[in-house]
Amino acid sequence: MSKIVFITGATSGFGRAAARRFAAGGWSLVLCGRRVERLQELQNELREQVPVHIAALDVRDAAAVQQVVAELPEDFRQIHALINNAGLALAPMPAQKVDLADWHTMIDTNVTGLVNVTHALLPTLIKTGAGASIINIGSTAGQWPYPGSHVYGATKAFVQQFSYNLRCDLIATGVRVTDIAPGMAETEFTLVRTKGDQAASDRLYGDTTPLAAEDIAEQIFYVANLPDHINFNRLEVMPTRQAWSAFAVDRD
Ligand code: NDP
Ligand code: 8X3
Repeated sequence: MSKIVFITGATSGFGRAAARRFAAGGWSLVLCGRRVERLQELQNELREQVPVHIAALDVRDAAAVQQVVAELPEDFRQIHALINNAGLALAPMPAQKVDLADWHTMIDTNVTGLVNVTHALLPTLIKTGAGASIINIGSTAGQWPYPGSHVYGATKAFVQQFSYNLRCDLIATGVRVTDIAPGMAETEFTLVRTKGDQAASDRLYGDTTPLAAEDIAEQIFYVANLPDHINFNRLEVMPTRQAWSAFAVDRD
């Protein structure tokens, strides 16, 4: 029987590219996201290749997460890999100008949502045992500060530390945990972050060579298919044309 991957945020970007990559690799898919039409389109695209189960899900809703997991069809229950990918950034402006609601949305999605899904799937992942994986999508923003990152970067720092801490508790279960931390990648991320400013998104990704969603999907697939005895703790991936910058200094 084929292995099963459970992907949150499969309607766009890394999640959708990962669905396609795992389908090409023969894995069965459980695909979640809020935009049901997109899930249906993806299911129609991939169902000839592999079995695909879709579930409309807002990861912020713990009860809904539990229900989706409880109602998984028999053939989709024994999850081998959880890809905690659903997430977003908002308000790319100084902290002092941000609406509190935007901070809450990022925490609710990137922290609470990720924890909700992890908690609901831990029993089945532990039952799968050796070779099972939790792959959390963190970010370079979780490690490296920059202006306008405020709560977004802090949620991704949580993702990194939660991943490490999970490893400590799961050490004897065979379940691996990895924090994949991408740098700049062209997806709908900046469109969401700017609340629909296509020009801003085009500016950010223009005149350089960002990562593509497929680049990260390839890394996710690679990590999930490592030999059982190997755990990548953290995998930070940047475009070649991106690097760190100098410290900021305020001057008179
Ligand atoms: P996209 O905006 O293209 O995709 C985000 C996905 O998250 C969508 O499928 C969206 O689905 C889903 N999502 C958002 N909120 C929720 C929610 N409340 N419940 C369920 N699903 C949700 O962006 P990316 O593919 O770039 O982002 C994927 C992950 O990668 C995020 O965690 C992001 O922080 C991280 N990341 C992105 C980088 C980049 O430069 N692009 C770099 C580093 C990390 P829907 O709206 O249908 O619910
Ligand atoms: C997304 C990467 O640098 O835009 O997590 O914050 S960055």
